[in-house]
Amino acid sequence: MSEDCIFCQIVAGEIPSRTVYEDDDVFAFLDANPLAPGHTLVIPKSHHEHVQDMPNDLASDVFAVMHRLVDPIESAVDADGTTVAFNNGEAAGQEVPHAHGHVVPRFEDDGGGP
Ligand code: DGP
Repeated sequence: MSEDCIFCQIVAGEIPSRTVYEDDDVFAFLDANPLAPGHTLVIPKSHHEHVQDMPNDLASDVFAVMHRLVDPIESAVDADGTTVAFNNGEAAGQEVPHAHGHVVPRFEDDGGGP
């Protein structure tokens, strides 16, 4: 855990969040500033700033959870599609320095991709 990392604090239960999924290594929770209803963040429980800092197995586990959540989240909010993405590094728009994937429900009339 990185003491001043908000996502580490969420994993530790020190900051409340709406849990979507949890296992030993991966945590998924609703985004506090959602781009759409059901916008979910999927993170490794251990602290890694960037995607490439995660061990390969852990990166696979994080993506596997994103993959697994697409159908249930689409069903839950009646979405037409999903953006599955990582903003990796400040230049790519990463604001929280703890690697995280976005699962963002998309709708036919929502104005197009990111
Ligand atoms: P990014 O720009 O890719 O680093 O996305 C960071 C996302 O994290 C952004 O969509 C808002 C979300 N976020 C930031 N702080 C919190 C928080 O304390 N709780 C939750 N649930 N989400 C947060």
